[in-house]
Amino acid sequence: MPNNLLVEGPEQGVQVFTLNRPEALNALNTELLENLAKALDDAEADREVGAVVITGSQKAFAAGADINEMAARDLVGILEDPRVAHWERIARFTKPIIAAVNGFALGGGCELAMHADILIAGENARFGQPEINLGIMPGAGGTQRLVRKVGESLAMHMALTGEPINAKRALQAGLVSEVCQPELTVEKAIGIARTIARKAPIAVRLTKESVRRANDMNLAEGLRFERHAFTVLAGTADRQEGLDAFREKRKPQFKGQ
Ligand code: CO8
Repeated sequence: MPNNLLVEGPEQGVQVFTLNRPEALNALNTELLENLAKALDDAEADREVGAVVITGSQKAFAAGADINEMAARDLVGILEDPRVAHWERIARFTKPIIAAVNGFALGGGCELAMHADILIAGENARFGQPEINLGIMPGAGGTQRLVRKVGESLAMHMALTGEPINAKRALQAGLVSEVCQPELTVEKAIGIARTIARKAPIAVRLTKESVRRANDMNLAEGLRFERHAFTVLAGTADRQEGLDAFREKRKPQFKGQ
């Protein structure tokens, strides 16, 4: 794996992916995106991995798609863009993703952060969709996921002015779940990921899917999906183990079965 993506772990059920293109503020070129998508495929198949953390540097989570690479693509190039498939693979990942965001999370960087299930931001984080300043618009979920996360008015403001919001605003808007000192974001994210990795894997997977579906479905359909998922869990050994452990006043030993 080329070192534009550093992979650590799994340790205590958690794998950590660090975007590593410091010379370009972690701009997401095709190679980096492909490496991340492949690494997530591997993490998906690895039963030792219960959750993953994606992070960047103190200065930048990711400053967007790679503008130099994008400038080289014409309409047909964009139409046949291999990055679309990489984004889809990231979106399909079934285990929880925790993003630890410091510094710039702009354009594709903000969109990648929004592929995470839980976002932890450093006080220095800046989230923005500045594509409009380049004469383009968001293309990896920036107009769709952002609306669902922060509401239409703020999403419009960000996407139409290109102005970023700071970590405090992102917390108020519900984009991130916690703000902390920049040095602590990765540690916090790993802590949350470890907590999740100790839970019953099938229950974690179905919980993630069910919460995600709240954005795609109306309430009646969503409740139906939740009910089906809840019923499926009744057939798992881990459910029995969880209930037994509670009644026997001991810690459960989940096996992913
Ligand atoms: N792409 C390529 N290189 C970049 C990028 C980028 N997005 N961002 C920064 N860099 C490079 C700079 O060119 C510079 O390189 P060099 O030293 O060789 O000149 C280096 O990183 C450091 O950057 P700066 O000197 O500009 O650092 P500053 O601290 O002065 O400024 C900023 C930091 C404000 C983040 C500034 O770099 C900036 O505005 N960057 C561009 C942000 C941006 O517009 N992002 C959106 C890109 S478009 C996009 O993401 C669309 C996604 C669509 C996905 C669709 C998939 C199918």
